[in-house]
Amino acid sequence: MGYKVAVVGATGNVGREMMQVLAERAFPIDEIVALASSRSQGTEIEFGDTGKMLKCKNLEHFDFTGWDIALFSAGGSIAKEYAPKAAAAGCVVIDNSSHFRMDPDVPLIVPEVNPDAIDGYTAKNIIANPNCSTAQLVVALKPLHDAAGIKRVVVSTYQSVSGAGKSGMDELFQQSRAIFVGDPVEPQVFTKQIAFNVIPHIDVFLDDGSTKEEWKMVVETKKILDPKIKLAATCVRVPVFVGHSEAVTIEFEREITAEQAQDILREAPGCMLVDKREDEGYITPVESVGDGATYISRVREDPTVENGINLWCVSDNLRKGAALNAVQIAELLGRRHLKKG
Ligand code: A2P
Ligand code: 11C
Repeated sequence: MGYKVAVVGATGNVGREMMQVLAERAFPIDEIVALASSRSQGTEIEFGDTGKMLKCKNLEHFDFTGWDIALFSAGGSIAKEYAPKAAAAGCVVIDNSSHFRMDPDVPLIVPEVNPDAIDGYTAKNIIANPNCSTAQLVVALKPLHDAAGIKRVVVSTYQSVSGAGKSGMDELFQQSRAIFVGDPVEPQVFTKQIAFNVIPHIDVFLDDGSTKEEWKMVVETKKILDPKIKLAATCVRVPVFVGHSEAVTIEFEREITAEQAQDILREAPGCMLVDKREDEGYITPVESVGDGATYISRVREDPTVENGINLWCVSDNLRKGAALNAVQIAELLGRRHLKKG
């Protein structure tokens, strides 16, 4: 016996990946429904590579009564309106938007890091999935924090255009083509030209000069891992289709060598250490695509701070950063609370 699962935003980048991951991991499903806007009503979506075609339904008219789990990835305003309705109908919502993440009554979960926090989901019947750049970071930080206590983190991100949705990927493709054929480039999704460029601006600016993406990394890391950790982030959009990369500097309370950090990360859940200190001995975003791991390379001591380690961290932002983490939360929920069979 399996679950009745709804995927909201099923036509989007993350929604499609959610379908793929549910199918690949053989999540126990009795019935699945693909939901999106009225624009997509009737659009056919394949359930992973199973050959099973689903006709998209309109979220606006959908009744969640009798459905067990809804994976939402349709943005904050859709989550704000529809997640409480689904939750009130008895369906547990796992939401990928930022809308509920900092709500004290909504657990924000990365299963490798804070699985026990899921028990609080009953307050609202909603569980939040973190921002993609936070998810991969905390997977890498958690085992190191357990070993040597993290005091401060400085992270610079190199975020792919798929983080901005399907339209972001289309814009990189169209601008690259336009530049090759000599057509004018007119930014729409991004604030400046993204093809052959980098943009130090993701999400809106805040009063202190940081961006909301940077703020999310700070507050989500504290909520998931440890409120005592100080974190400074600079988030940058780069012309990569899929895969977010991060250059991370970590200051620890206690001494830790690069070799010890490598040994810890080699064994840590969700981490894949690829760190050969030679040509090709590290991972780049294109190699992370379609995979669930948080890849860690370039682990080295930082002689400019006490107990410092620098590393490079790469992950498929649509997988661990979004769809995979959401499905892992659903699996955890099933194991702990919504047992079937
Ligand atoms: P649709 O394709 O019908 O617009 P992405 O993040 O890749 O841009 O995807 C966003 C997802 O959110 C899409 O599946 C999109 O569906 C969905 N979405 C956007 N607006 C709504 C809405 N009003 N109701 C339901 N789903 C929506
Ligand atoms: C990006 N990290 O790369 C963003 C996308 O809060 O869920 C995800 C935004 C969020 O643009």
